[in-house]
Order: sequence, then structure tokens, then C-alpha cells
Amino acid sequence: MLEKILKEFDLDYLACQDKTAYNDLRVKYLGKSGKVTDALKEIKNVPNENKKAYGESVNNLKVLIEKRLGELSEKLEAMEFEKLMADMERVDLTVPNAESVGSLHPITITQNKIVEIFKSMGFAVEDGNEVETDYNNFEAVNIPKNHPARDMQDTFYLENGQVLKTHTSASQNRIMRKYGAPLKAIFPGRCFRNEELDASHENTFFQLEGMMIDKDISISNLIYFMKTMLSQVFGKEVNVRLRPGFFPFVEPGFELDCSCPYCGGEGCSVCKKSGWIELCPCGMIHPRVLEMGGIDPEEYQGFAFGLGLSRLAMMNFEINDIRVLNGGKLKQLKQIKTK
Ligand code: FA5
Repeated sequence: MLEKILKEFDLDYLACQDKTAYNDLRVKYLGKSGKVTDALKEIKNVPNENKKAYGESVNNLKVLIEKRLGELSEKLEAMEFEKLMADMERVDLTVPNAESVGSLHPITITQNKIVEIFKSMGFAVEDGNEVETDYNNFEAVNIPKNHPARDMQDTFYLENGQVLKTHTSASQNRIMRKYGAPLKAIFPGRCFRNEELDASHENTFFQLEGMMIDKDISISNLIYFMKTMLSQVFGKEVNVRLRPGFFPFVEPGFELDCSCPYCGGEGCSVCKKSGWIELCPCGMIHPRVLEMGGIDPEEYQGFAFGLGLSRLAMMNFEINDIRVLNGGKLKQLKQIKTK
């Protein structure tokens, strides 16, 4: 009988694969009405002369089954742990990091920085179209058809008469119509010109334009504002100077130079030893442009400026050829230290 119990136990042992089956197995053999317990109780029916031997055999069986159950329990625990580990998402810190981490493009970094500065000064941030009407790109900024000023920007025309925006000033009219006066807005954007390419001229580049319109705005406001804004952009006090510049949508118009933030005006490679960098055309918005934007020039005045964002990014990141920015050559872009 004891042999039969052991044989049955062996089969159950082999079939047991998890904790639940294990608990059932334990109860089946060692529980209150388990097979080994029953065999022990059976001793009362065994003739006296055999009782001792029978008792020893059942005890041996019990010890053996307890030992085997102990082993089985350890085995099942190890199996469960292995399964848990296999299901778990693990990071092997010893594997070399093959994935390269990207970064924002130098133009995006520069743009974000300037946008934050303007936002803190209460400016709205607007997005412009890349495909524009001839009206917005030229006529609404005082450059009528056949005006020689159109030659200043060699333009990509589409078959339907629209143009790839040649400057961010193309958004001026739409923004004036959207906000009316007074208004403070900046509008960064991608511009396109049919340029002869060189280290500082691209056919696709970025500008960041701004407008401020209110009552009693004068050139002094323009100068003060540009100086404050550029000092913040470069993170140090800079001086500005104005030279006359012609843009049909501003009167008077200026080319604004900024004292070189890199050498403090001493002369370096960025400012080509002049101590000044030509940074940003600007001027007082032409009354006709205000009028076309639905704003009364008798009541309101304003100034506008157009930062060359790609060129500013070049300065920021010490890039000496603008073509690197749009070239899409990762090998070159990776060499730019994005701070
Ligand atoms: C304009 O585009 C005027 N709309 C700017 C303006 C706005 C004047 C508001 C007055 C009031 P300009 O063509 O000079 O101006 O271009 C402005 C800036 O864009 C330049 O100073 C230069 O930094 C940048 N830029 C112009 N052409 C290119 C080009 N091909 N590649 C890279 N940057 C360019």
C-alpha cells in the first residue's frame, strides 16, 4: 500500500507545475485526510507484531514526501521568479548607448529664445503663410506692380500668380487687419528668394519681423525698443546706430547696426573688425501701409523691423556658412554645439 502511495506521489510530483497544484498536492498526501495521514491512522489495524515495522515505513514515507515537497516548492519558486524576470522590461546598463540623441535646430533655438523675450514684453506671436498673394507680399507693403523695388527681392512666382513669401513683411497687412490698433506683434517665418547662393545668402532663410503701433510712437521709441530688445537677445548691453535704408513700407527707413556683442566693439571676425554688425532693417511704418491695414495714420503711428533670423543663428552658433543650416547634412549639423 505504501509503495502504491509513493508511486502515485511520483506521478503527481511530475505533473505539478505551479503553486496552486503544489498546495493541492501537499493536502492530498499530508493533509488531515491525506493519504500518508490515513496510512498512519491505519496502524491500529495492523497486527501487534508488525506495528513497529509498519510505523517505521509510514514515517519514512512521510519524511521522504516532505523532503520531496520541500524540493518541489523551491523549484516552483525559482520557476516563478524566472518567468517574472522574463516578463519584466529591463534596461541593461552595460550595453553601449547606440542611439544618438537629437537636438533642436540652431534656428529653432534662436527663434524660441527671441519669441520668449518678446512674449515677456507683451507681444502677440503670429504665424505667417509661406505661399502668399502678390497683394500681401508686395502691394499691401507699398510695392505696386512694376515698382522698381520689386527688383530688390528676386521672387519665385507660382503659376496662379501667388508667390513664395519673400519677406515676413508679407504678414503685416493681415496682422493689422486682425488686431487693429494699438498692436504689438512678432511674426517669425521662412522666406524664399531666387538668390545667388554664397556663405551669407540662401534661397530659403528665416526672418523674424515685429510691429508696434500706438499713439505718439516716434523714432525714439524705435531706438529705445531695439536697443532693449537686442541687449536681451545677446544677454548683454549693446548700442545701436541707424543708417538710412530704403524700404517702401517704412518712412523713414533705416539699417540698424548693433555694437558687436562678441568683442564689445573692439573688432573681431564676427563684425569683420568694424565693431558693428548690420543686423536689422527697420523704420516708421509708412502711412499708406497703415491705411491699407485699416488703421488711421492720423491717429496712430508705428515702427516695424525685420531681423535676419538665419544670420542671427549663424552668429549665435558661430556658423560661417549659411548653407549648413538648410543643407540637411547631419555630419555638419552635428558639429554645431547647441547650447
Ligand atoms: C526685408 O526683407 C524687409 N522686409 C525688412 C524690414 C522689415 C524692413 C520691416 C523694414 C521694416 P531685407 O531684404 O534687407 O529686408 O532682409 C532683411 C534681413 O533678412 C537681412 O538683413 C538679412 O539678415 C536677411 N536676409 C535677406 N536676404 C537673405 C538671404 N538671401 N539669405 C539669408 N538671409 C537673408
